[in-house]
Amino acid sequence: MIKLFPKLNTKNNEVALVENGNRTTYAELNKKIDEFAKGLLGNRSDLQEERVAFYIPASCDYVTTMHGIWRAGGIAIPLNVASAVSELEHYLTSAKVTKMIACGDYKASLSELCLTLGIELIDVQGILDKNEGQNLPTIDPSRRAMMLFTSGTTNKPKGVVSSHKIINSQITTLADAWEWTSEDVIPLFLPLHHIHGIVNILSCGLWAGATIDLYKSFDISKICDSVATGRYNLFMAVPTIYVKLIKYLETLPEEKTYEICRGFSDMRLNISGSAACPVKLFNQWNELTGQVLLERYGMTEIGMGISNPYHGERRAGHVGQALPGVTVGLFNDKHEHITEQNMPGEIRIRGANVFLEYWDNPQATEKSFVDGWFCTGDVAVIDKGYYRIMGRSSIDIIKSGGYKLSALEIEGVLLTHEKIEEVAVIGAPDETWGEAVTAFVVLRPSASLSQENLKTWCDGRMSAYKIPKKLRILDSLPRNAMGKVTKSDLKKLL
Ligand code: MCA
Ligand code: AMP
Repeated sequence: MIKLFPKLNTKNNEVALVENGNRTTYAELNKKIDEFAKGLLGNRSDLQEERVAFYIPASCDYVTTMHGIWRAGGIAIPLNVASAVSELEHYLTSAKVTKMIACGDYKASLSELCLTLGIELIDVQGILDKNEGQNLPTIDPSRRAMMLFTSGTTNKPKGVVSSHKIINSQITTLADAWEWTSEDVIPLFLPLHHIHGIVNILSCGLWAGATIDLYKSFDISKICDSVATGRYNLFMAVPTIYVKLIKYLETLPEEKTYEICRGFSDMRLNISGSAACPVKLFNQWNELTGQVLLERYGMTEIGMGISNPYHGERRAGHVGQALPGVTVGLFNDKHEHITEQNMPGEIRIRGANVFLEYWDNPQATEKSFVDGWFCTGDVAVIDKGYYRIMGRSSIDIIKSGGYKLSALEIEGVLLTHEKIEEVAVIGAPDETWGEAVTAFVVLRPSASLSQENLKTWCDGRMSAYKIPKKLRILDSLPRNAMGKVTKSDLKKLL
């Protein structure tokens, strides 16, 4: 794997990571990763794709762990540090995780679960201390490297498995398309259990030899203060973050707003993705900062597939064209390739960027490919040479603040509420979140339920961002002749 990240070497004294003002050079990071990998191996020569999960926020420890697992031959499973314990149990058992790495309070919060599941719970320092100085294995690039959990149209999230080669392809495509260099400095505040944070920012940055400022969460004032100093030349975020930035800037004194806007305006590139960027937002950002947002389209299973150009026209409301090395096609219900302009079809993808498999789920893997094309479930048209996303083919997938959520998974949890007889969850259009999780509920006889009670009940049972933001109580749910709930009718009630 070292060869796949050429800038991670013992002679590179440029700064790779900055965490709370502490700088780590590429050489220091490289050494730490080697030590970690050796400690993780213990007396073994290769982890042989053992699944090693980690529950660590953005930090030097996170990067050491991810790369250390790769160098030791394991499959890295970064977990969402905002997950509810019940959600973690599904990830750990379905991936058959053997080791969990966490630090501090995060470690303490996992001890009971790991004990119950028979998973060894270790912290980063504990592994570094074990370094016995043996050789690291040579890893064939076709071996499995990473598993990310993603929601789909089934109740429980599935593990998306990518090899070293696939990740390498996802990185190099973007490093070239967006012209990453070792001069780049970027803030990273997105969660590190998704492609956007892991590949587009962290891995591309490390690949290019850039400097990455790590934030444990989206700390808007801290990030904006740094932007105002002119420190960053690149910025990547989901549309919700641009909405939040605009709202935040409105609260500041004029001079401060000016400094921050100038910081953005001086950057070489601002990117939006993970959810649709409304034209209004695109224009607002342009008016405020002079930046023409580059919108791109991706998915856990494919990395990035379609992008507006770095040089050339970046068109509002459009995601651009296929990235080099990625083949994109639109298909109708009969699996026929659509080539006409403005004819909607499902986006299907081929290329070295496409994932290997859903972990331990050959049926789901097989179902998601047709004739070698990965079927994304997203519908688009080609409009004057650029792809424009029309929406998703499934109403059961919700995109909130860049997170992909399964309505069925949320319904499954809500149905365990003693007062709820029936429930249907959909995404309601929302200016900040893109879509806001909305629950339509039929209560048991003489029961009552408020939004606030429901939120309290959901705490700890699901990640906070999945908790319904809106609750509507109905006497009955609309159904079709077959008795199936018609969610399209619920949309009309919004
Ligand atoms: C936080 N909350 C949310 C969300 N995030 N509710 C709905 N949707 C969300 N995404 C809730 C909190 O639970 C809290 O509720 C309230 O909103 C405020 O939380 P706070 O922590 O202040 O919010 P924040 O820190 O400003 O977080 C918003 C965020 C975050 C920064 C936009 O959601 C985020 O980092 N999203 C990005 C996700 C991402 O990276 N997606 C990429 C995956 P309460 O007040 O009630 O407690 S997609 C991908 O990787 C593909 C490949 C791609 O194309 O990129
Ligand atoms: P995830 O599974 O979390 O990787 O989310 C991938 C999904 O995010 C895609 O299938 C799309 O539905 C959505 N998505 C990503 N980028 C965009 C975009 N620029 N516009 C609209 N939807 C997007």
